[in-house]
Amino acid sequence: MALDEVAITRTISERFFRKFIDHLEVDVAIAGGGPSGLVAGAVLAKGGKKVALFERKLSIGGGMWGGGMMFNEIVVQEEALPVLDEFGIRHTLHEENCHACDSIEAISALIYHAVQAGLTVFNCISAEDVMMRPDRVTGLVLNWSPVEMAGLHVDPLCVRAKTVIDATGHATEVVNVVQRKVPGKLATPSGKVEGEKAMWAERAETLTLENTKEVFPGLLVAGMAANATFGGPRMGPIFGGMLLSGKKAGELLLQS
Ligand code: 48F
Repeated sequence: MALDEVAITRTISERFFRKFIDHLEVDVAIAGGGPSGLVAGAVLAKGGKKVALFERKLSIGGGMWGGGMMFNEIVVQEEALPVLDEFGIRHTLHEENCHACDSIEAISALIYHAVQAGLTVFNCISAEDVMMRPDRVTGLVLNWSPVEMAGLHVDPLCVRAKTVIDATGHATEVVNVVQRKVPGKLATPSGKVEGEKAMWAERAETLTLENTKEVFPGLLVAGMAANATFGGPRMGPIFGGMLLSGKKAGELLLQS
């Protein structure tokens, strides 16, 4: 059977641009492909929403691959075990309330099931700004990550979304852009990003869930970005809060 290099090129190009054009207007656009963004995307896709996730890096998965300090195991507490089971991730009770998973299995299962559920992932794309109208976030402004990394002066393109989720982790990049560039205040006590606090795993895990909510019209925060926005502490390599936060973000949007 003959293989034509140009046919291969045409297949990739046509399929990619069809996918991109098909996602220029979505129900939900998610910035960041860590555990919280992936679970949110999976819940929304399963609920029948059109949802696109944009991840800066080549690989999806954020901070989950490396476990703690590159020891590739993660810990998940009791409350989040149903999420592990939903995604088919195996877990073992190691110490009291410390259920352990192989981080590679965990993140690959999240990615696989989210994409199979209908989440469309675009990697190597960074959210550099938001669209506004003028008191609401109405989409993401995107550019290729290599453009950003090389510091090239190339204008971005845009995707319209009914809601945006900031799941960019510790950096909280979308909320920071909104604080800097969109008129109005965030729904935080100070009206600004409160900033992440130092390590306190138990409190952080509870607060991550509480902090998963709308922070500006049209913009929700999930995962570590929720804690950084509302001033919660960090929690290190325990991931139940990230999984439950993604689930809550997805369910909140399905209800609305
Ligand atoms: O950091 P990350 O895994 O976020 P998360 O879902 O989970 C946090 C945990 O990994 C861990 C923790 C809790 O146990 O403290 O840190 O909250 O994933 C965030 C992803 O967002 C990408 C980034 O490359 C990472 O993969 N990202 C960050 N900024 C942007 C972005 C951006 N502007 N556009 C696109 N992707």
